[in-house]
Amino acid sequence: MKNITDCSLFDKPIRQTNEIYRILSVFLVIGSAGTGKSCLLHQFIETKFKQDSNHTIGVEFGSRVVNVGGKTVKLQIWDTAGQERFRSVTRSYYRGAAGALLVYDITSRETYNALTNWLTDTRTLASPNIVIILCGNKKDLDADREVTFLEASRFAQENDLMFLETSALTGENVEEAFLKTARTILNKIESGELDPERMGSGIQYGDASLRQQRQHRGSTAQTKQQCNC
Ligand SMILES: Nc1nc2c(ncn2[C@@H]2O[C@H](COP(=O)(O)OP(=O)(O)OP(=O)(O)O)[C@@H](O)[C@H]2O)c(=O)[nH]1
Ligand SMILES: [Mg+2]
Repeated sequence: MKNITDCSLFDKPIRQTNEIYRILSVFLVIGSAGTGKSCLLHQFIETKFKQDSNHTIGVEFGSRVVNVGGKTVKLQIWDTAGQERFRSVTRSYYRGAAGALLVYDITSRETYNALTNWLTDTRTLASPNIVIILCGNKKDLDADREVTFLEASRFAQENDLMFLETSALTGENVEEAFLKTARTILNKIESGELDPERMGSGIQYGDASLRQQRQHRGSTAQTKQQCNC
């Protein structure tokens, strides 16, 4: 896993076709202890299962550069401890996140029942525009399942969350979970629903190019609105 000083993306522009994209998006991984948050992050970054994963102490950090709809995006991911005793530390990371993976373990009803509390925390502490994906992890342990796909997908729908079942062990849907969240965030920026310039949006542009494009689009839209033709 990379450390916090790894900000090389912002030293050099990344050129794709004729455009430069350097967007940083901050993600959180939250949920009860033992649900597989650290293993999910490890699978996403290293594309392998993390053997002998220990409880996270406080917060750990990882990052990966991905391509989302032709845009190069750096995901800066905070893997938080699920244990109650770290809750005051982890709560300080909610503000300033653009996306969150809310993880439960499909073989543990207790971790599923705790989701309401995790959501209350997130809705209270994070930006109102945070994009949340619910991840039912340990999909590979279907024989020990305590939470059905159907009830979790209903919960997700009722709470306006995206939803996937994942396996940090096999890698199933792990990349999809992160990319789906990143794609939704970028779509919200494009549609104007999410303002990256707003404090605590969890988005940063590495250079001015995208900001200028957005401002230009914004003023074009304004001009159109003022025009009665
Ligand atoms: N079978 C299976 N086991 C998993 C999976 N993901 C994680 N585990 C196991 O679940 C246990 C907990 O995984 P962690 O990733 O450390 O859990 P965590 O959510 O980070 O826990 P905290 O850091 O305490 O909050 C470990 O024994 C992992 O090997 C999975 O997808 N399938
Ligand atoms: Mg952990």
